[in-house]
Amino acid sequence: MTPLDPSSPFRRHPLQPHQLVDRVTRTEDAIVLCHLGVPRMDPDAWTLTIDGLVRQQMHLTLGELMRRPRATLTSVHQCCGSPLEPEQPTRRITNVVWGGTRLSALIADCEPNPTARFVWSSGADHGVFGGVECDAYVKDLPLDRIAADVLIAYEMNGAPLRPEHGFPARLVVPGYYGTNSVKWLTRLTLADRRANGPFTTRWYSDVLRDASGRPTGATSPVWSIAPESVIVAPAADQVLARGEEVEVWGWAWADGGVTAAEISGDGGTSWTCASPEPRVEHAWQRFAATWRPQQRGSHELWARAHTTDGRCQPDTGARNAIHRVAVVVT
Ligand SMILES: Nc1nc2c(c(=O)[nH]1)N[C@H]1C(S)=C(S)[C@@H](COP(=O)(O)O)O[C@H]1N2
Ligand SMILES: [Mo]
Repeated sequence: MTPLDPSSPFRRHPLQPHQLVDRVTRTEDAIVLCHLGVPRMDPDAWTLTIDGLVRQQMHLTLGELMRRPRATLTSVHQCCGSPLEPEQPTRRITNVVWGGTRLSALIADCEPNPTARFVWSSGADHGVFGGVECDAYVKDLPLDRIAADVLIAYEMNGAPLRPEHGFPARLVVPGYYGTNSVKWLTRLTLADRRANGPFTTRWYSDVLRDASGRPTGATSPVWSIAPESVIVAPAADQVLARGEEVEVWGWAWADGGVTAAEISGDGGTSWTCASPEPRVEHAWQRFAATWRPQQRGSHELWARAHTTDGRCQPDTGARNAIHRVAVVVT
């Protein structure tokens, strides 16, 4: 088994919303989430196996992977939060440039069987999470999703992946929560059903609720990123002058992009349009609007993003709940 260092959960705390000033997050500021530890992989011994419902199995060395057609893309990379507290907003968010090769072309070369519907992906990490012994971190995604720019990435922000980000190669599923982008990738298996390990069935499976908040009994995999936004400026507790215009700006994102954003200076009573820029690749989108505070005292700035199909952020109770920033007007 691959040695891990550390061999226990490892993470880097995210930047606070007011620190997300850069369009592309620097690697040293990017989020890091490792459930079981950080495998130390030997790049010369590493191979990627593609098997399951395919006519041609494939075993690639790192050299062979890197000789395949290269693709780069900028993508929002968001942790959905702890699988033990799935409705808690954490705003662990990063926007980075990935370099690698497209999974769709690799899978096409393996000649998938028409019955294949899912791709299972396994990482080399192993250990205990939430009291459960796991011999690998295994996730899955629908096979028809791989056309949407899914990469096997070996670079982040123009440099080889760091050990904690999945060196030597990882999956990147743009538009899906980070948990699906399996690091230290060693195997992809095509299957006609979902994977049944703890990271697909027990955790990362949202409880669906009816309008009154009661569980319906159904669950939904934590795949697609729900619309979300953060206010970068003003920062929390910033002091603003009454009657003076201030730019309220931030980032908005969703699987498929956002089509509208709004800000509120009165805790959600009235909203002002804060048009987001058009989306480039799978990156987050900047939004901005001016706000002129009229009254002295404490105010709460809110922002919310909308998608083309009419979805918006809830006020509370979900990982993508509205971000609020308290400011003081003097
Ligand atoms: N093999 C493996 N892949 C993994 C994880 C992990 O623990 N093991 N963590 C996932 C989670 S929860 C997230 S949010 C992202 C984080 O990627 P990063 O650490 O490169 O930011 O990796 C995902 N891929
Ligand atoms: Mo995560």
